[in-house]
Amino acid sequence: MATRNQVILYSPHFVAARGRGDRAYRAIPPLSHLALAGPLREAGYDVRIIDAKWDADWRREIRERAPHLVAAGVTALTGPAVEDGLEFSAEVRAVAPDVPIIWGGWHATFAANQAAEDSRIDIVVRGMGERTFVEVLDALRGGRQMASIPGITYRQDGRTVSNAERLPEDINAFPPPAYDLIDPARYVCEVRRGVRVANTIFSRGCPFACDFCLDSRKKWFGLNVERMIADVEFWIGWRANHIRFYDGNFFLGKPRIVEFCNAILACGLEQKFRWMATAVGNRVVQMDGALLDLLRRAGLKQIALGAESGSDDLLQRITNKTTVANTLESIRLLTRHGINQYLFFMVGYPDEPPDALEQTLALALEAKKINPNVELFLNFTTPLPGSEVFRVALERGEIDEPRAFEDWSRFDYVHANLSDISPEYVARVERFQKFLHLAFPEEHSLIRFRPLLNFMSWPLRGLARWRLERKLYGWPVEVGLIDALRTVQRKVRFT
Ligand code: B12
Repeated sequence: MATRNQVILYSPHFVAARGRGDRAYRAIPPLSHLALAGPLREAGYDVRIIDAKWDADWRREIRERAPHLVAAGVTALTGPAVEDGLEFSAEVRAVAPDVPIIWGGWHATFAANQAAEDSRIDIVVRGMGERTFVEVLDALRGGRQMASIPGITYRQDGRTVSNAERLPEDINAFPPPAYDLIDPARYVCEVRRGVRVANTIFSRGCPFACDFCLDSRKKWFGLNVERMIADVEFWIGWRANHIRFYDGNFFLGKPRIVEFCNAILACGLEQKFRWMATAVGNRVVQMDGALLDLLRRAGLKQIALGAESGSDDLLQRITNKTTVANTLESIRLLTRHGINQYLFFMVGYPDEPPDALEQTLALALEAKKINPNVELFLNFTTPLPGSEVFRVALERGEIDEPRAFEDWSRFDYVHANLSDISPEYVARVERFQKFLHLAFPEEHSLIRFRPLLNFMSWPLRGLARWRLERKLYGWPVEVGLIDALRTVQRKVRFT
């Protein structure tokens, strides 16, 4: 009989079919599996990571590996990943019916009971998986009882059993990402000529309390600086010259940040890469000039800030990470120190004060006046399954919760999905954004013109600014004109 010691980990597609060819999408690394593979290997398993974005031939792999498999693992966010992951699970079930199928990740954690009731899933790992996964495999081999493993949900004798929570652990206790199991070149994306971006993450959890986020009110663990530097060097070794740190909140623990910057400078890495990371307004305003200078010298290019809203009333209700004044002060401080920003806003928040939209648009305009290069994103609020705002929206009947696990694949939390957002509200937001982009074209935005066309667009930009000041967004003729100029530009370029 063949010895079984292989674990196959599947990272499903997490966008709809039409978005799957996009190079930037394909460059997102399978971070969850990279984290899980280390502990599994330390426990003696041979691990294969299949990334649906690159490994189209996964059916063949299942057939070939079936006799050696101890288990198959699937990760998933809410949405299309559920369907794709279930397709993989069904195939494993068909080819190797005795191989246990284990799901984990944000969506399975949230919908653990439903997942365990799906015949294509055997065990659900809730929350952090490094230790739990290894313990589950031990139990499957008869080394311990399933009932003794915290953080899992499974079926037993026809009922769903949900063991106690597993407490989050310090990630420094676990091995580094198993990069040797992927082809790193796939995950460095040339977004513009000479700009090669890699993505990584150095922490887990977030202590701030935001009702719209899943990773809220959680104990935070940051990787130590030595490992952060090794990771940066790894991606630079694969020709990345920009690295995006995915951490929900990178700038926690000032001594660690200072140490990280000093290590970058000591190794001369600031010559080799620039970096982007996320912060919260209430912390940025506490950064002194020396720290901001150090960050810039160490290559920090841009900070992403969740500005969320221009309404302090709303902010006070839903988050403790920023206020309007602190968002503005953050923009001023960072701009003064040569660090660009990327601001996220949520519009159409359930039960928002009547003036919230106008206050948000005013804040966005103010941000542009302080720093014309700031990048702004206005998103319609979509309650994320697992968040506080989702729970409330559900209670009030504003959204429907799918009954079966597989139905979550059609759950749209990417587009506006709340019933009380009127078409006029949507149109106002969209027009505002168009005028804003017209009035303040971003460095790399689509609205870039050749000199003559640029000259011609100048009065239109002035008009757009005038409209923004007066909040007059009706009859957007200049937007149409700009679109026409863009078409001309494209034609000129190609003839
Ligand atoms: C990186 C990231 C992204 C990346 C990559 C996403 C991806 N599919 O890989 C990008 C930028 C593309 C992205 C996009 C979005 N994201 Co995102 N993202 C994150 C982020 C910041 C980090 C996730 C991560 O990789 N962590 C590191 C790894 C190691 O941890 P992990 O994934 O949690 O895995 C551990 C456990 O979950 C578990 N585990 C995971 N999988 C498995 C599998 C098995 C078998 C086992 C045993 C265990 C296990 O073990 C792992 C190790 O401990 C999280 C927030 C956070 N702090 O986690 C949000 C988060 C996952 N994103 C979220 C959201 C909402 C989005 C967007 C909708 C944002 C938007 N408005 O566009 C899109 C949706 C994309 C889509 N269509 O599905 C939500 C999740 C919502 C949900 N219900 O699924 C989160 C939680 C943030 C939040 N605000 O609450 N995101």
